[in-house]
Amino acid sequence: MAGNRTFTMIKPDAVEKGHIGGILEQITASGFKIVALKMTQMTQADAEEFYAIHKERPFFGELVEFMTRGPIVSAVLEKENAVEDFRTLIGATNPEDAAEGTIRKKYAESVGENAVHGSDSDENAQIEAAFHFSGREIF
Ligand code: FUP
Repeated sequence: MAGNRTFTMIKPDAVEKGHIGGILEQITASGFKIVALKMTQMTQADAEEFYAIHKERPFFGELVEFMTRGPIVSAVLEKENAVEDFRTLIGATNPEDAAEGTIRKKYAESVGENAVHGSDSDENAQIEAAFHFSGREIF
């Protein structure tokens, strides 16, 4: 997976509110091609491993509880400059700071329940995609 792919999750808050279709539509309308897609529910162990970098942060417990409370939709997306362009499309971590028209501005509730994830580097995109998908599930 070179520099033209990123990994995303539509988080439990957005799935609960019925925003899967709206978010995927905005993603594809923005020029991203979906090359892997599925709905799953993370276990506590999954979420603790996925967010291990935040283990010492005060919000870690809440983050794990939130990410495991219902299904997510995970996807691998392809586009030139995918990681950076997708971070622009989703907007700031805190929806209050997110630019108008971004996915988090439109769909996110709070910094904790912020609708979508987007990888922050090519290296993490690769790691995160491999965490959620087998080789046969990425096209
Ligand atoms: P982002 O890369 O924009 O997803 O943000 P971070 O990697 O900094 O944070 C990952 C997740 O931790 C966020 F999506 C939500 C959660 N978080 C909080 O709950 N509180 C915070 O103050 C920061 C992050």
